[in-house]
Amino acid sequence: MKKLLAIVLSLVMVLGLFAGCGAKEEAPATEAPAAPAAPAETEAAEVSYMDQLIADAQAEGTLVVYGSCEEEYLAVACEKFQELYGIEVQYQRLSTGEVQSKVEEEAGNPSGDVWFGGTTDPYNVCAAEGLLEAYEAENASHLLGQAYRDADGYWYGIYKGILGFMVNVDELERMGLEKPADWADLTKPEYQGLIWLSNYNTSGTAKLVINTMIQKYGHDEGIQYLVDLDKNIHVYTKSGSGPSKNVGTGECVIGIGFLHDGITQIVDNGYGNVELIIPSSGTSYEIGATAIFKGCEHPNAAKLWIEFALSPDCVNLAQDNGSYQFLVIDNATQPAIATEFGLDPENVMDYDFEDAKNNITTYVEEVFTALGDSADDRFKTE
Ligand code: S7P
Repeated sequence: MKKLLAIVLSLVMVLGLFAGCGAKEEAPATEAPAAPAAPAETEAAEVSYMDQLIADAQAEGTLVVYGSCEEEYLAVACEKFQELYGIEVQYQRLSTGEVQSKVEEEAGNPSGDVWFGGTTDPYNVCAAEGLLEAYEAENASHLLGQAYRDADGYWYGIYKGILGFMVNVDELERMGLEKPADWADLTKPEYQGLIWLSNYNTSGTAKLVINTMIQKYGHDEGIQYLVDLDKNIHVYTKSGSGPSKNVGTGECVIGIGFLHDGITQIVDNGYGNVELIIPSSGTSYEIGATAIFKGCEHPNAAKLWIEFALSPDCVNLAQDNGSYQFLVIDNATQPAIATEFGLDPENVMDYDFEDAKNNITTYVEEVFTALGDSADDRFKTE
């Protein structure tokens, strides 16, 4: 009898254990729907996401950055990332068109992990070609607006730069010439051979000029403007900042490019003879971006780079290293000097990024066709 009782009791216990497991497993279903997380819990979750990302990135050990901003800023940003996370960073400065050609050739097997700096038109072309990796960055919450990111997370904005002219006032005075005040002035015969612009093949800055002229004057008139402008262009440089670097020496008398690059020449390189001109009928602007290459070798280090690039740790390094673009996150320190030089991030035309995104490749081809034979040698790239 005792034996029978013992068997019955053990059966009851075993059944009880199974009943307990079932309740445990089902428990989440019977729990109330998740309430919005309390602030403390949200913070804890964010910390743990970042901690995990840092650990995963550190396990990869290396990051390869292609930078289209100026080399000085690129170098310190890479050094800072290495110092903060103990991840070895290799970097190379390339114009945006060069990065685009490189990743197109590498076709999904990129030699780099991330792209840092440079105008968004080439980023958009690469995104459309499936060469960028989408990432939902936590620090995107600090962006000043949705305009400063790709809607699908293919790139994020890090700065905003204003397009204009930089002139050597000594040279203009010596030649008895007025300063150009607007885009239309640049095609006047008296400026023949005095103007430098960057190359439509290699430079994102030059692509922005094409879009700006088409948006300002209309399609056909915009392309005709660029043909007329070509008659006055002495040199097309590989990089967008090329013209600005030659204005102070007088080699270039009028440079078209980003005005913050002119500030670098005045403030950092001491060229007091350089003056900035904001075109009187209005001008456009760039959003400088950062993105991950699809199929990259170090995907976690790449994501960590995006978080870093959207933080003051990175962008506040710019103005101490000769890069005076306006910054596009709410916790960054804006370069006061850009405002002192009369630049205003809001005083820009309503640039149509969608049109630029959808048509820039065609527009570049159309400009070369319109330029005809003169395009052959002057735009050759190695
Ligand atoms: O860092 C200076 C800067 O003007 O250079 C970039 C520029 O687009 C260089 O790329 P490209 O040679 O392709 O034109 C700008 O993004 C940046 O503001």
